[in-house]
Amino acid sequence: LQLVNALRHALPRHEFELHFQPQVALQDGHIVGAEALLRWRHPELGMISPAEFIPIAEDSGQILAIGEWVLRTAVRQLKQWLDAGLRPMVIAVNLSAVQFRHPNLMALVTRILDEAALPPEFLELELTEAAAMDDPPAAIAIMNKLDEHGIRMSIDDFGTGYSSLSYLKKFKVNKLKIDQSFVRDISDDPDDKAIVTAIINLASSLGMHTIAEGVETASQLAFLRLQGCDEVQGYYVSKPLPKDQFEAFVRNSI
Ligand code: G
Ligand code: G
Ligand code: MN
Ligand code: NA
Repeated sequence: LQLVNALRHALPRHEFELHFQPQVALQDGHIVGAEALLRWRHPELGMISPAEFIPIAEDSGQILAIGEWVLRTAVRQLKQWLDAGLRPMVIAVNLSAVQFRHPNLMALVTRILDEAALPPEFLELELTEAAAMDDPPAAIAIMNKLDEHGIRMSIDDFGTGYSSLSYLKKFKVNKLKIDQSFVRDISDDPDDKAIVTAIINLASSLGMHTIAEGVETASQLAFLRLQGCDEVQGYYVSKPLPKDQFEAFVRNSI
């Protein structure tokens, strides 16, 4: 398709940008993190969703260059914000399965952190549950290496990927991101209430934190807080914002 070719020009033509969505601690309402979300502004096609072009970039191998740009841009941006006195927070970056499995991942991540002089504990790499469970022994080995270097990981879209619990407990992971499909009807649907509560308790017993995605209402947030969920992310707090708007949002919040 034409998207593959257009994608080839996207990096050199500076058509990518990152938006940032705040992650809020339920204990005190403070912003404790930002998820970097890739946006592609094509001159003729307009905004193209990563859901559309990431799979194409994975098939064509372009995901490695794009993913490197995302990592470097996100890490540099957080360093700039910290230097400018913005409240300390973690930057969460989505990793494609292709990047995660690439033998150069460790070297790349440490080089990007070194270049920016950002301590590793400020970076969190998000890997989907499906990608992590595709080859659990391989994932465990990679996670162990990242952990040795102090780099944090979270499991994205948790609850959608058929986790093997015996492997999950071996994953060096700080956080489970509860998929937004379970959060959506949490105020009405007893099954979703039960699933979300079970995930929070599972994470807690494995020494992991939880963040709920796609939180859009006060009632969803109240239920999550009651169940002991650690953090929330979603339109109720803010949609993903361009960098200047994100910075202003953080400065204007508590
Ligand atoms: O922000 P939005 O809802 O449009 O994101 C759509 C999907 O694209 C989500 O699944 C999200 O995880 C993924 N995504 C967003 N940014 C990146 C990125 O930088 N790398 C990868 N691999 N996926 C991303
Ligand atoms: O797969 P991942 O969780 O990385 O992607 C998050 C996606 O969800 C992004 O595309 C983001 O724009 C979207 N998103 C973030 N908050 C909300 C929300 O509150 N409601 C909905 N419907 N989508 C959201
Ligand atoms: Mn994510
Ligand atoms: Na997700």
